[in-house]
Amino acid sequence: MFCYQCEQTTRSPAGIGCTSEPGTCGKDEATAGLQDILTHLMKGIAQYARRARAMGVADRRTDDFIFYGLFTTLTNVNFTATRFVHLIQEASKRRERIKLLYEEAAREQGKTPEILSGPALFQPADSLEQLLRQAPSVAINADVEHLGSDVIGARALILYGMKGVAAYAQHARVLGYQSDEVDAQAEEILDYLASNPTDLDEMLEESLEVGRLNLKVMELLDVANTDSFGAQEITSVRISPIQGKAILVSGHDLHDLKQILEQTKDQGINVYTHGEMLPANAYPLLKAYPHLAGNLGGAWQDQQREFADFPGPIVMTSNCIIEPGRSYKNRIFTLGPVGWPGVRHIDNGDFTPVIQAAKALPGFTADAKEQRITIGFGHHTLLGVADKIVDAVKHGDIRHFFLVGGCDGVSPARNYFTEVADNAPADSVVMTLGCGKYRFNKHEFGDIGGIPRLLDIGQCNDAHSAIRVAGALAEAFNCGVNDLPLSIMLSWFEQKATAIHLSLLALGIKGIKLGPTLPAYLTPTLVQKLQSRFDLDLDLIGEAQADLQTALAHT
Ligand code: FSO
Ligand code: SF4
Repeated sequence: MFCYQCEQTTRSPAGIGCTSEPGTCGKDEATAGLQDILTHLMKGIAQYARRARAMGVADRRTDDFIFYGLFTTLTNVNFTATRFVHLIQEASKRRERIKLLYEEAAREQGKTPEILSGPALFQPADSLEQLLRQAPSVAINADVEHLGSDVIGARALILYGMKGVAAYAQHARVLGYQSDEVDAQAEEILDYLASNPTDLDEMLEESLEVGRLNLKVMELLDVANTDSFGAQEITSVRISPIQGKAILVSGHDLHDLKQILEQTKDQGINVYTHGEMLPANAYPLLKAYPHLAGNLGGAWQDQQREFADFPGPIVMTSNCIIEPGRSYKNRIFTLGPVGWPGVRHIDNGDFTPVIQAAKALPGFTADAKEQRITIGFGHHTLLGVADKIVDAVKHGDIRHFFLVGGCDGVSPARNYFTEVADNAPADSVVMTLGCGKYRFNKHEFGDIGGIPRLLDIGQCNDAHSAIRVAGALAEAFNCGVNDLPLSIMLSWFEQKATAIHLSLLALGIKGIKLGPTLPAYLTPTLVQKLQSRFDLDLDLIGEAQADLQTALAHT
């Protein structure tokens, strides 16, 4: 196996990438290989879908499948090899269907259908054994000896960015939000990858195209969330348990949470959010459920301890799942793209098994001491008080803004982000998003003239909000975003963060500090090219104190 899509990838003097099972995340060789085949088939589907669209045939179910399929291959989403065997079979059928639609449309228009090659023709084997024999030929690094690590790395950057895009697109689609423009562009980019590109400059330009696509998708998801649940509002969320039966819902999918809240109504069960689901507590139509009792626990990497201690069932709606401990394996459930071997999967929207488990388990036997944090600073909230913020900057009360956002993870080097947030001066504001915030979101930050110094913007996809706010501030000060007293420290872990990083780069935002490491697929040549040819900053985090001083020197 070979996988180097996330920050946890093995880096040793002998080379980079998880090359033997299990990968650092727990992925086995079979799952890794099957994910590679599925990803390859998605490119084949896109080859036909793009051409069918050019003939006026846009098939939404095909695009639904592309996004869903790619989402299953993200880091910490699905570890169940058998699910991938089924997905591969389905991908093959869907590719045949869109191929037929394309060929029919071409003939109807008096044109000869193109004979495609590469992923369009790849025939997956029937048995698991044979599939695993095919897998190395479609792995991301299959041609590395021939093409070199720069070409493979540039292809990886595009592909991994697209996986992040797919996850966000899928969250929007389950709420009924889709865009033909997004679907068409996704097909184009995957079709481009299917052509086995080798020109580094062209591929880096295409990776920025992925960033631009991701901006549209994050905006779509923001509209989907806001239309469905109202705009996030400032909310004090309880972060300690109350007595009673309990369900814990983790991941990012607000639609799943809403279904669970609806089905647990009047059942005497409290529903708590976990991890990236925290911002759900700030959406009016979700917090209207009186049994949405708050948020428990922190970021994904702490789940084994937190889930073991939780006295009820746990539901994973998306990443980041890690190997369930024996003490809770029989009371954790997966949904949608998520999977772990031997863990119960709910695919029909009926949460009866979860409710039954909640009733059978003890729940919390007493109220814990009340603890709260304040969240809900999406762009609607922040733009609603933009005048106040602009005045505070003009009067010198706010000297600097720090956006300390992104993912968390196990690496101790991630303490950098805590250090930056904690040591940001009293006349600065820290905006945050993603699960990296759990390292510092219970610390005391105080306020500046009533504006809290720590502003939790939401999930990682709410980077869209941060971009809107930065744009509005730039407008108010009649300058560019790069001229604002704003520093961005971005912690990355998996492919959604890659998509966000590409979005920020595509917007031409300078001075982003990325950490705790640079992605392994970004070779020195690619970094150098992004810096020189595209005039982009690709800076690794340094020492927190030194980076803070440098940032403030530009205030
Ligand atoms: Fe975190 Fe996991 Fe939002 Fe990621 S829970 S790491 S980028 O999936 O999604 O920040
Ligand atoms: Fe390794 Fe990350 Fe791939 Fe898992 S997802 S196998 S940790 S690179």
